[in-house]
Amino acid sequence: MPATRRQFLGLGAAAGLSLVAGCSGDGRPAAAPSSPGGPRLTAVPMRMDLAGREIPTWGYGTVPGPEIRLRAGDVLRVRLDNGLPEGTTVHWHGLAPPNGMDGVPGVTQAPVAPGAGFTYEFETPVAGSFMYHAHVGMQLDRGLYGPLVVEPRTEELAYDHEYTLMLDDWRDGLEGHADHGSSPPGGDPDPVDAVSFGGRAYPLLLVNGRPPDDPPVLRARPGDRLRLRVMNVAADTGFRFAVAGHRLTVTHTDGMPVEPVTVDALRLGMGERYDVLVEAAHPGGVWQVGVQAEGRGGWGRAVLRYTGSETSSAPAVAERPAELDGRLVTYPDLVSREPLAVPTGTPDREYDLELSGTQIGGQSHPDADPLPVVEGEWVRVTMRNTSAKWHPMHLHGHHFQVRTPSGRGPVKDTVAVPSRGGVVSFDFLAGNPGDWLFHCHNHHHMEDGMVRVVRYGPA
Ligand SMILES: [Cu+2]
Repeated sequence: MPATRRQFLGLGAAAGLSLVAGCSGDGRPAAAPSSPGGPRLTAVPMRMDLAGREIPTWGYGTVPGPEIRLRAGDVLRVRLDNGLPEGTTVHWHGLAPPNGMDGVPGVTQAPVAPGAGFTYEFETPVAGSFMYHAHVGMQLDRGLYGPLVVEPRTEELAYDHEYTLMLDDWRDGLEGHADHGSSPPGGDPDPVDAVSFGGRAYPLLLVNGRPPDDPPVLRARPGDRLRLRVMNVAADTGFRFAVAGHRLTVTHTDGMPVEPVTVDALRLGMGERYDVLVEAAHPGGVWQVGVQAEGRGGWGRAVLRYTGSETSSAPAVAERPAELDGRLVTYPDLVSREPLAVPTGTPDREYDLELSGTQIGGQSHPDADPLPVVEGEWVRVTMRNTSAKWHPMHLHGHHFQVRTPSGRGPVKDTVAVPSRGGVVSFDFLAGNPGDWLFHCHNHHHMEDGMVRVVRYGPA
């Protein structure tokens, strides 16, 4: 379905996108990096359609915003124009830009004032599936986000189609409404064992800006291989993801390659991404692509429709893939194909940080001390989560290697630390001087101060 039919700019065409509209699979507009001067993002109050209900939000013209697609080694050059009534910035989640392009108010960039603009410009040497989003207050809880794909110079994977799926929890414009996210049967898990990343009320779960009653459609011919780039851009919700009747071969997490491992389901904390290959091995049909909130009610979906099955009806909204309860990928399953050159022995510097309440290591932003490192050091961060919520911890400006029994754990930028005693440890090279946020990607936790700053200058 064309995005233009579903989504309406609030301020007219002049405030919208100056993008060359392409098509990225399910009909979302794509920014053309070859357009003169690069893509533009215009943050505006706008209206969007949620299965027939038009609601106000803030976005970059569409929700998600336009896909930005580059090739490794390209210069990302994106003009941001602020049509909002308050300041805004863009953060490039998962990329490692120079510090001044990281888009964090109070740390690296003053908010771009209403009516003003700013051009982000930096090299993108590393391929992968990334996201861009506003980084001012709770702006990201509205529609101010989009996908950013950096393709490798030589693509090693073979596939017929690719789709990006951005998973979001949604309440903007729906405040005061009852829970509209239909819950599949199964009952509530024991609260002590529940995997919960948050607890706020979000009436809807969206896939690419669309509620379960109006799902995005992935198309495949029998025998096709699909590449899915699955991204969790939610504020408060971890997701379980599966495709009915199909398995998922994980090839990347947070954009970084891993040895392929075939599973039934993914768990994504906020800020995490997985690339998977799906063999469309059935002769036809329409299959549920299920998205379940971890630890609470809430349900979103897309559908996978085979060529030749145009007249088949879609699965019922709440039909739940059994694969959601199948083999779930875990960090120890993931073996990096391009591990960091982590030295053996003792790292140069270690931080052991308890995650408790909204504190990291006993302190809350902005009253927290920086975490000093020195350029060139290998730094080990170990997080011990003694709280009742899982925390997806994100480090800006770096990739880190999660420490797993294989010794070649996945290279990531966001890692979910289990609640009630969960421990996750990672190593990173301090190779990108600046002030870099290290924070929980639950936006509420972040707003409540669950943020530290890793600080270092050039050696
Ligand atoms: Cu958190």
